[in-house]
Amino acid sequence: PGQTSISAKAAVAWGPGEPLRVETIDVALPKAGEVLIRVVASGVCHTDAFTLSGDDPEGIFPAVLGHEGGGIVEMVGEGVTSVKPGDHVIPLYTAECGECKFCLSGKTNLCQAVRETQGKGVMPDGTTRFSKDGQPIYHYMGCSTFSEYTVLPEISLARVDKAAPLEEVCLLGCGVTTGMGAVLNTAKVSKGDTVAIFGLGGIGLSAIIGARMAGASRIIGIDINESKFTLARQLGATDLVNPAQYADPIEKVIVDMTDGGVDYSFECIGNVNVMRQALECCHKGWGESVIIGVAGAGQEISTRPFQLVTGRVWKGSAFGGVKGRSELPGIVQQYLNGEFGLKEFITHTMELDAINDAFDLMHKGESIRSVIRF
Ligand code: NAD
Ligand code: AHE
Ligand code: ZN
Ligand code: ZN
Repeated sequence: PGQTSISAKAAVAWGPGEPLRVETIDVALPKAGEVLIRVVASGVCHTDAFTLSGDDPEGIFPAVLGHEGGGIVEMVGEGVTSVKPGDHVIPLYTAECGECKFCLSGKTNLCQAVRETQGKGVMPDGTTRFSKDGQPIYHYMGCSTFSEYTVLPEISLARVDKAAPLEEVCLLGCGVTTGMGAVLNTAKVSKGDTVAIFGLGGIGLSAIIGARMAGASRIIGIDINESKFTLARQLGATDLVNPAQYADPIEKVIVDMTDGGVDYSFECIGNVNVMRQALECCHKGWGESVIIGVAGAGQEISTRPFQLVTGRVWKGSAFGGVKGRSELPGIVQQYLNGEFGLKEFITHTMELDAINDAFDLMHKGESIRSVIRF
């Protein structure tokens, strides 16, 4: 009674380019429409490293990063009805209010109900729930899963089956849903289509899973780190290409391999030069390229407009086009039914204290996903 906050161990990003510092912070109890969750596990996505690097125009410090989590509802604020203490949930960086113009459009998963405040690192009422010795610490992507406890808007939580291990399905909070969804929802790859996937990290490998589910006839995986090829092949890649092994530019290599280009390509790196290559390896007349990778402040894409005039299509995809509250529980069921795997993505697990190792492993190209277990 009278309690207004709880203590939590959290990894704090104090400034761009600095290692995270694990400390005890204060987490304020949830206000109306908000939910306090105990984080059980969190994957580390390249986007966390991107923001920590200082390249993210929306990056704010100090902040608690992390957006690929799984947790258990600890306490709900006034008026919250869709979740209760004990429920298992996956935090959503793309909320689903069901009422905004975007949610009602039937055309996008990009709910905007809390997007503006989320981008400023605060809750919808404009304040933060995190602090240390009275100094505010900001939220990240509306999730902040690198903390034992975090607070989210009710509309930013997908309730999932308790049978699903949170230390595995946390990966559905970003990486695996994003890659699979970009193929199945954004591109809508069909049986027999040819596909090229640039970058075989957590996102690109998940795109391979999506392409296999769609019945793609060829799944060409492209990476400069050949250690990614083993798992890519296991998941269904039919061809694996290291651009460094060819004298020709990679787009020409792919066009030559596929009688004029692929039906669909996916950029899963965040490199604007590769985004162009991914577009230009698509088939004249109909090939579509989907940008998934996130590029830093000030970077821009370019191509000759003729590439589009002659029928190629350039698109982008966020969270795989998935509406989190209504669709993520079904994807968790698909996992429980054995329709795809997650364990093979988890190359490393560690405690929060070792979280900087997860970033080091990612930068060295040695991990697919590190999962922090709380
Ligand atoms: P990752 O670091 O695990 O994987 C990236 C892969 O790209 C690595 O295997 C690396 O070797 C490869 N690569 C790097 N440069 C290359 C090049 N020039 N040619 C070929 N391969 C190259 O990263 P990830 O977690 O899989 O994330 C990939 C990208 O997707 C990041 O930009 C991330 O921010 C973004 N992302 C976007 C969304 C979304 O919703 N749009 C969601 C999650 C992640
Ligand atoms: N803040 C960046 C853009 C970051 C970005 O594109 N985020 C992706 C998700 S990456 C997950 O790993 C996304 O969903 N974007 C849609 C959105 O609403 O943020 C910038 O450039 O300002
Ligand atoms: Zn992510
Ligand atoms: Zn909405």
